[in-house]
This record gives sequence, C-alpha cells and structure tokens, in this order.
Amino acid sequence: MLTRIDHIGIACFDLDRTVEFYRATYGFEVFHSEVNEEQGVREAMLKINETSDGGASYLQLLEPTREDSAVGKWLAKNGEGVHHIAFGTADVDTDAADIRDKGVRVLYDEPRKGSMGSRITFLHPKDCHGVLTELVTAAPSAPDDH
Ligand code: V0V
Ligand code: CO
Repeated sequence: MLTRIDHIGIACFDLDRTVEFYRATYGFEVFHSEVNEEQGVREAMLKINETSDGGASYLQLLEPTREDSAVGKWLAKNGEGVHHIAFGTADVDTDAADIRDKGVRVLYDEPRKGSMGSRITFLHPKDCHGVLTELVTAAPSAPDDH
C-alpha cells in the first residue's frame, strides 16, 4: 500500500547552487547527500516533514553525473524542473507487482538501490499520464535508532 509522498525529484544543472536556493529561500537544510552511479545522479535530500508511518517526505535535488543518464537527457530536453514523484510503501515488491498486473510498465524486474539504502523502482511516465513515478521502500532503521 502506498502510504505517503516519499519525495519529489527535482532536476537541476548545479546541485550546490540549487541547495543554496532552497536553504536561503525556505530554510530547508540538506539531510543527506550521495552519488548514485547506477542512476547517474548526485543528489541531496532535504527533509520536509516526518510522517505518521514512521517515514518522512523529502525534496530530492538531482544533478546528473553524465549526459546520457535519465536526468541528463531530461535536463537537455526540458531544462530544470520537477522530474519525478515518489510514493512511499512498506513493500515495494508487492506494490510494483500489483501495479504491473494493472498493465502499467514497471521499469525494473527487481527494485534497485535508492537514496539512503532504500529500494526503488519506476513506472513509465507514458503509462502514468506524463508523470515519471517512483515507488520507494525506505531502508529498515537500525535497532538503536528507536
Ligand atoms: C522522459 N519522459 C518523461 C520523463 N522522462 N516524461 C515525464 N517525466 C520524465 N521524467 C518522456 C519523454 O519526454 C519522451 O516522451 C518519453 O518519455 C521517452 O523519453 P526519452 O527522453 O526517449 O528517454 P528514455 O525513454 O531513454 O528514458 C525515459 C525513462 C528513463 C523514463 C525510461 O528516464 C528512466 O529509466 N527513468 C527512471 C530512472 C531515473 O529517472 N533515475 C533518475 C532519478 P516523448 O517525447 O516521446 O513524447 S534516481 C532517483 O530518483 C533515486 C536514486 C532515488 O530516488 O533514490
Ligand atoms: Co527519486
């Protein structure tokens, strides 16, 4: 079951300058940043709010690490802006399988590595009224996090 907005992915040309805009304008700070080579992105997660299921909602700022990546191609065509939305679920495998059964193209056979140790997959934007849609299961928190 999809229970929350996990994040909104925003493509940008210059991650550091975009992070500074969100900090100076709204006061949002970087909660986490990493490079995901498989996805071809350098990213910063800005936590917006905690949620009732123990997860959180973020903005995910994305700078491509190579031109032929998904974000690099999208930026070249569209310029900066909202690239995808991501719904949070406790069980991305089951939700992806259920959605695939409804005839929506799920891009990966198995969820792949996402931000902060999460497991992610994507739904094709052409099957989702033009919105690239991601499904995310957050990494289980370490026992001493509670
Ligand atoms: C492409 N299209 C989009 C789109 N990207 N429409 C809406 N939103 C987007 N973000 C449209 C594009 O305008 C074309 O429409 C059509 O889809 C085919 O696009 P293309 O430019 O030819 O590109 P493709 O087909 O090579 O790749 C598109 C897909 C690709 C969606 C398959 O971007 C992909 O695999 N995305 C999933 C991975 C990803 O986005 N990773 C970056 C975020 P017309 O012109 O034919 O009408 S990584 C992330 O979020 C992480 C790590 C995380 O959350 O933890
Ligand atoms: Co994402």
